[in-house]
Amino acid sequence: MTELIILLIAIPVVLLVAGFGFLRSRASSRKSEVRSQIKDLRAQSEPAPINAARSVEEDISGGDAEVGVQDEAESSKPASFRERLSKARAGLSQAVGSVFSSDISDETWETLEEALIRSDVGIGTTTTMVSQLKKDAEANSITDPAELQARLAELMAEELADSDRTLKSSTDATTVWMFVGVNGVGKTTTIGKIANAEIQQGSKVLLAAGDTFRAAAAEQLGMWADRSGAGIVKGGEGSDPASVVFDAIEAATARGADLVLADTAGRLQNKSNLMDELSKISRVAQKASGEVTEVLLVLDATTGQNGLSQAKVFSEVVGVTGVVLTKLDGSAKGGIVFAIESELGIPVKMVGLGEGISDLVPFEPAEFVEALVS
Ligand SMILES: Nc1nc2c(ncn2[C@@H]2O[C@H](COP(=O)(O)OP(=O)(O)O)[C@@H](O)[C@H]2O)c(=O)[nH]1
Ligand SMILES: [Mg+2]
Repeated sequence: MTELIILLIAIPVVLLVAGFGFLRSRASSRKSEVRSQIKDLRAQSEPAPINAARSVEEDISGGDAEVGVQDEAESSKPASFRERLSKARAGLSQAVGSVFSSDISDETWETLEEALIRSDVGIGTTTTMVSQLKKDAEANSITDPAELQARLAELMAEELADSDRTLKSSTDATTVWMFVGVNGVGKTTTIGKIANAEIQQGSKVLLAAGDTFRAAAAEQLGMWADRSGAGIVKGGEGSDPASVVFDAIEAATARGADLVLADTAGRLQNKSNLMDELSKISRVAQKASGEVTEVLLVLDATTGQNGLSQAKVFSEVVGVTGVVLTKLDGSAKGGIVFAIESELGIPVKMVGLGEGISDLVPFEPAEFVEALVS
């Protein structure tokens, strides 16, 4: 008798769980595709064992405050939007959750607009998205908070859907990716992370120490070269950055390397100097046996709107092909991604989620938005 009762309860429960599982797996097949791509990248980005456990202070005496690399234990943690966006989530997800938790009124939409603007989404994009959401809600009589939240996430992902985020390579010359941006945003760290990921995928990578302004800059890059297994070409302190990049490209071609990652100094004190220096590097790189296929502007997500004005200056002086948004792990202003794309028309291609060697991931709008608002 008891067995019969247990069986009668167990059968519907099993059927229910199986059915739910099937629905979920269909809905999340796209997501899991993305997750597995990111997981692959993470798996490939395991830090190289050489010197990785040493701190940068050992490598660079009298180290600069902006210089810093975490130890191996920290850096081998996989990065995911969901885990690392706690600050940005705290700003937006909670606000969105509380907006939709009460009855929908005009105030709901205003509060939602405020929350989006506060997280740096930008007024234009915010207004467009919220009025679309309001229209959808009214047309379909949506009052369920979870449904509204999901629809908002969809609208946000759609806003970011059209950009081409692939990093381009040259087909007939040595590929050169240049990294530009003000001091301290994370250029050198990003180069180390990208070198590591590209090497894990089988590329031969050479770093060009084009920040010749401080001796410590080349040493810091040298440490990333050791950790990732990349080669490096340095010049003397104060030497011409363009000639360092030229030498690196020639060396890469001679050694059969696939990719040159060129570091640059980030002095923004004089726009015409910056323009001269960056355009000279780019010109010289084209004259050598290389082709600059990416000029990546590195922006610090914690600087919010300030980062946006930096971005404007750089995109005026050099043809920026993409943004690497760093320190998103420490930023409450995740919405800056929307402002960069809508106001500057530059795609965010990669995102930094920590200081470790594997803490850089391709920017994936759906995954990002899901982590941000749900
Ligand atoms: N939390 C966090 N810190 C980062 C990230 N990227 C870089 N950093 C840190 O930012 C500081 C400056 O980085 P660096 O690469 O020297 O900047 P650069 O002057 O532009 O070359 C260092 O302490 C890095 O560890 C990131 O995505 N998240
Ligand atoms: Mg640097």
